[in-house]
Amino acid sequence: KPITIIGMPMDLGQGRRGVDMGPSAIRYASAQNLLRQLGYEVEDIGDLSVPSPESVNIGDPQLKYLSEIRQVCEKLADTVSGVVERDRFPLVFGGDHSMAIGTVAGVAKHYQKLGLIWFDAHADLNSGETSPSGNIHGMSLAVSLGVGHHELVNIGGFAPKVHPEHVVIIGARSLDPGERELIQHLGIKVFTMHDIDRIGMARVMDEAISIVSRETDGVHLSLDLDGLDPKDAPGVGTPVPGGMTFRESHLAMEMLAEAQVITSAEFVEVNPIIDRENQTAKVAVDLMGSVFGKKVL
Ligand code: DIR
Ligand code: MN
Ligand code: MN
Ligand code: MN
Repeated sequence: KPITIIGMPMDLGQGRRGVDMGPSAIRYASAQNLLRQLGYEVEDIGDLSVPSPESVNIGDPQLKYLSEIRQVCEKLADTVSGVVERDRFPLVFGGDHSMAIGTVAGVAKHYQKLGLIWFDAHADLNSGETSPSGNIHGMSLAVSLGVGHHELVNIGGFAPKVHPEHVVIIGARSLDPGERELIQHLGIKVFTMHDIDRIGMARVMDEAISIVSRETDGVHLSLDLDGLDPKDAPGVGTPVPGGMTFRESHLAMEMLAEAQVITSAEFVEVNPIIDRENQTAKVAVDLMGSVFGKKVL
């Protein structure tokens, strides 16, 4: 399918400035060129407009910037939905992970049985009640599952966006108590770093792909760059040691390409301000290449 790139300069869902420059950093790392070289028709519709945190009120400390995040996620959902309607593949560059509330809402409008791959060091399964930080980027998966503040849960006018049996989390190594409870309660399949160490990425991906493609009509890839080890992806706001290597991440992307299941994707949490010479954006683009079918031979 032809690809439409959307930039989401979202910086309201977490505490460290600079992640709003993620879309520029990813473009600077030649995303569009790479995709064209792979034979895709690519259009870039530019960035959506997101207010800077300095220009608005933080609001409820347990749900920071709730009303602004709701507004821009509504807009992102409409934009993503429009791209799917035009029979194109939505590829969103972020931006902090709260934006996934909008991306997932936009695709879920068209895929009633959406599969979801959440590639992340974290589970993003908090709510205003359980969050240790009040940062909405730690709540976006919960919201997509219908858990959390009603203004977020009902973005796009329907809820939930995905069902727990169609969701997999890959790379988890930092979970809060409330998140563990929700994982148990909903029965979400989590492949932790322990699992990846133990059975290897190849088996993890075989199982993950079979879960997200069982009885689903589309699969969204939400890739938080902090899922990778900080040695490979240092430009993220909440680095956690002991993550997936560059090679393991590539294998995961290559297996997704082989399985031909992904129908939309987003690459999030790239923060060039705390990066080293744009390394994290380059890794994001490299992984994108693999998802879109780049092979050595
Ligand atoms: C933590 C950190 N669980 C929170 N979450 C992050 O604030 O909810 N998600 N960094 O990507
Ligand atoms: Mn995340
Ligand atoms: Mn994360
Ligand atoms: Mn179902």
